[in-house]
Amino acid sequence: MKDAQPRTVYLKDYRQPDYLVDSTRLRFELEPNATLVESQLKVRRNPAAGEGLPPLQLDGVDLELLSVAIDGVPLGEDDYTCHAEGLSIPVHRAEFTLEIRNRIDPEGNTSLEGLYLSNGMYCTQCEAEGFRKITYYPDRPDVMSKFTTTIVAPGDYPILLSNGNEIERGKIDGDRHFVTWEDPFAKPAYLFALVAGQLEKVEDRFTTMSGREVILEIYTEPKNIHKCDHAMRSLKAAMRWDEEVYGREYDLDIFMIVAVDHFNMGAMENKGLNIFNSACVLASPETATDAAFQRIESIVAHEYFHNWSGNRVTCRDWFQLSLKEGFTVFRDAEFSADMNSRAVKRIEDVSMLRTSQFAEDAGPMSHPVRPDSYMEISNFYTLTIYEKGAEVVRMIHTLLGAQAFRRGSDLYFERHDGCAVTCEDFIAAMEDANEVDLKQFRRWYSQAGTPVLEISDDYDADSNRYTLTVRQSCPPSPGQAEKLPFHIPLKMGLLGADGSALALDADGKGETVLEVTEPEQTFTFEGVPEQPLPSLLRGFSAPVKVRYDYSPAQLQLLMRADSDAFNRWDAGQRLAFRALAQLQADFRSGTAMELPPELVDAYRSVLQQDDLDPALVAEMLTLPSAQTLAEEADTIDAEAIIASRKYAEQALAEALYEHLEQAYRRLDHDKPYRPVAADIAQRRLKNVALAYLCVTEREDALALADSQFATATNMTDSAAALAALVNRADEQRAEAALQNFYERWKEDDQVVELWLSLQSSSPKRGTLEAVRALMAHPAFELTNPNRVRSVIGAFANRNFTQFHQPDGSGFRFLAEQVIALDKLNPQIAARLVTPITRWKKYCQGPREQMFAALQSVMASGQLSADLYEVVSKSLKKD
Ligand code: B3K
Ligand code: ZN
Repeated sequence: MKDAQPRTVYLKDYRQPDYLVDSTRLRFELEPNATLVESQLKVRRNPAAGEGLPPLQLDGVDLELLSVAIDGVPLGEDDYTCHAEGLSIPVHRAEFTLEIRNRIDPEGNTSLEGLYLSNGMYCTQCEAEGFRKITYYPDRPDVMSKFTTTIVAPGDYPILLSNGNEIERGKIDGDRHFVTWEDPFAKPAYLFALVAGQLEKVEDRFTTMSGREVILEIYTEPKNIHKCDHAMRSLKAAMRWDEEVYGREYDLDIFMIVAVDHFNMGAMENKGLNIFNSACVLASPETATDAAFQRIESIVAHEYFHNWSGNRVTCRDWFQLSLKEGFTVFRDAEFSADMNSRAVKRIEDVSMLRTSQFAEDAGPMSHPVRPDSYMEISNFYTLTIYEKGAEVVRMIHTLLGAQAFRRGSDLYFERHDGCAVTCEDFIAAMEDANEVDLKQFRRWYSQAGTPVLEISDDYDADSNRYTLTVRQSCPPSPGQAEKLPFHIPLKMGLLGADGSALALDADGKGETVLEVTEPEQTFTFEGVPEQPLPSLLRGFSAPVKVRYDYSPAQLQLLMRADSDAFNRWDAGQRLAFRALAQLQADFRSGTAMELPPELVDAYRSVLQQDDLDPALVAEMLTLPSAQTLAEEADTIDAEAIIASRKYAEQALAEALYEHLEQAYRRLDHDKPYRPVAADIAQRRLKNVALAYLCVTEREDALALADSQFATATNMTDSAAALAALVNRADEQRAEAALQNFYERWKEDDQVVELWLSLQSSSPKRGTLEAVRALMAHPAFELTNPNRVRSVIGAFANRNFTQFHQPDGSGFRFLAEQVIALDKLNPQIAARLVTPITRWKKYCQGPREQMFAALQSVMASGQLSADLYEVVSKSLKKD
C-alpha cells in the first residue's frame, strides 16, 4: 500500500535515465512465502544524461533487502539509503557491477502485480511498474537491458519458464532443479516474465517468411489442455498476417503462451512468454461462446503484434502508452476484420467506443491519448489510451491510404528498432515517409474530449450545387477549457432519392474523405443532379459525434440503400435513438408510450432483407443499449431510460413476432459447430431473434428457449437459451435451468464465470439480494478478478436496471465492495468504482446517492494510490 496522497508525475518533467543497465542476470529460488531474488546488473553512466556521477536511484516496493554489493564489495547499511519507494546508492565509477539480494512473498501478493501465486502456479505481471515488486531496479521503460534468468524450484514445479531461449538446465541438491533462460533482445523490465508450475503444453511449429522454424507452445493446467487449439490457430494466423500486412517476422526461436486463472487484465505481451488470463485463451465448442472465440482470436493476435509494436519498439515513458496500445489495437482490429465480417467488427468496436470511451472522455478521469500527468499509471490503461488511441492511428491510415501508411510503419520500425520512443516519433515517421504535414493532426494526442460536428447542407437546384457546412467543437475537459480545432477525416458519399450513389466529381467518384480542419468549413460539390442525401462519417472515420438533422424517411433510406454497411447500421441506431428519446419524454410527462410505426417498419424490412449478412441484421435489430442512451443524455434519468427500452423491446417483439419466429426457425439448423464468421453470424441472428421472442414471455417462445437449452451442442446456443430463460421465464423455470447448467459445468472455470455473469447482469434476476447470494456461493472468490468481474462488475456495468434502483442500494453496495477489494487488489478496486464516478451526469436523486457512496469510499481509511486517484478526481465538484 502506498501513501494516501500519492505524487503526481508530469510528462514535462521527463528526464533521460542517469544510468543504463547493459545486462541483467537474475536468479530466483522459489518459495511461496520467501522467494530469494538475486540480481547482478552491469550499470553504466548514461553519456547523454549529463556530467558527474549522481546517486543511482532504484525502484523497489514491498521488498526485504538482504544485501547490496558493488564490484564484489558488500555495502554497509550506511553506504546507501533504503526508503519506501526504493534505494539510493552513491556512485563513484562510471561503470560497475551491482549485486543485490532480496526476498519477496509471492503467496501474500494479492495485488497480482510482481511475482505471485495463482492456483499454486508462480507467475509474474510487471507492466507497468510491477518489476519493482520483484527486485530493486530502474523500473522505467527507457532502461533496456539483456536479461538472463535462472529459476530454481522444487521438483514438483517441473515447468520453469522465462523470456528468450533456454540455455541450461540441471539438478541442484537432490530435490531441486533449475532452468536458465537468455533473452538476446534488450528489453525494459516491464516485459520480464517468469512462470513455474505443474503445466502441460500443446506444441506446434510456424515457418516464418524467411524460412526460420519457430516452436509455438501453449501451457495450461492439465485439466484445460483440450482448450488450446483455437488459441494456437489464432496465433499462427496472426503471425502470417503480420508478415503479409506489415512485413513483420517473429524473432526468437520459441514463442510461449501460459494461461493463468488469477489475472488483472486480458493478457500480457512479455517477450517470448505471453501470459494470458485463462478466459482470454482457453476455449472449446462445448464451453466457449462465439464471442469468447472471437475475443481469444483478437487478444492472441494483439499480444503477438506487440512483439513489434511495443517490444522491439517500446515506449520512452508511460505517457506514451498509446504509442504501443493504440497502434496494436488498430492492428488487432484490422486482423479481426480480415478474419471475420469487417462491418460487424467495426460496429462492435464503435458501439463500445461510443458507450464507454465517450463516457470516459466526458467524465472526471478524462485525459488525452497522451496524458500530461498521472498519479498511478495503472489507472491509465483506459479506453481512451487503447480504443481512442486506435482510432487516432486509424485516422492516419484513412488520411494517408493503406500504401502510404505501410511506408510510414516500415520507416517507424526501421528507425526505432531496439529503442524506447514517443508518439511524436510515430507521427514523424508517418510524415517523413510520405512528405505530408500532420502538425494539426497531433492535437488528437494532446486534447481530451469528444469533438462534435454540426453539419448542415444546402442544395441549389438551379446550379446543381450542393454545399455541406461543418462546424466542429469540443467540450471542456479537466485542465483543458478551450480546444483548438482538430484535423478530422470525414468520409462521406451522397445518395439519390432512389438510394443510388451520386457522383461527387466529374470522374464519377462515389466516396471521398473531407479533411475538416477549421472551426467552420464549407465543402462544395458541383454537378449534383438532384437533392442528395448525405451519408456522413462512413465507417466511423473519426471518433466524433455527428449532428445532422435527418428525417425518419432519410434514415430509412440510408438503412436500406447506403453502400457503407456501417452507416446502414448507424442510420438504424439514429432512428431507434429518436424513438427512444420520445418514449423517455412520454414516460416523464406521464403520456402513454407508443412506438413510431417507422421504427417497426424499418426493423421489419431489415428482417426481410435476405441479401444482408445475418450478423449485420442482428446488429441492426439491436436497440441502443441503456448505457449508450445514458452517454447521449445531457442528464441521465435512469428510470426513463429503463422504461423506454423495456417498452420498445416489448412493442417490437410483439409487432414482429412472426417474422422473428420465421428467422429463428430458418436459422435453427443443427450443424457441427465451427467458430467461423458465416456460422457465427447465423447463430447471432438466431439468438437475437430468440431473445426478442422471449421478451413477450409467451409460452411458445419460452418453449423454444427450453428446447434450445436442452439440445444445444455448443455454448453459444446453450448460453443464449439460458439467458433468455433467466431474463424472461418465471422464477421456477429460470432456477431449474440455472441449476441444471451449474451441475453440468461446475468444474469448468470459464463456464462458471459465464453462469455468474448471466445472473448478475439479468434485469429480472440480478437483484442486489441475488448478487449478494452469488458472492456467498462457493464459486465466488474476492481474490480472483474474473469472479469479481463476473459478479460485481457485471452487476454495476451491465445491469442498468438493478444497479440503478431508486433507493441507491446498488451504489452503496458498489462502494462497500470497492473498499474491501482495495485492501487486496488496488488495480481492480480502482477500475470497479467507475460507474459511481459519473455522478455529475445523473438527475438529482442518484447524483446525491452516488456522490455519498464515493465519499464513503474516501472516508473509509487509507486508500491505495490507485483508488485514491480515481476517487479524489471524481469527487471534485467543478
Ligand atoms: N500491455 C498489457 C496491459 C498491462 C496492464 C498493466 N496494468 C496488455 C496489453 O495491452 O496487451
Ligand atoms: Zn496491448
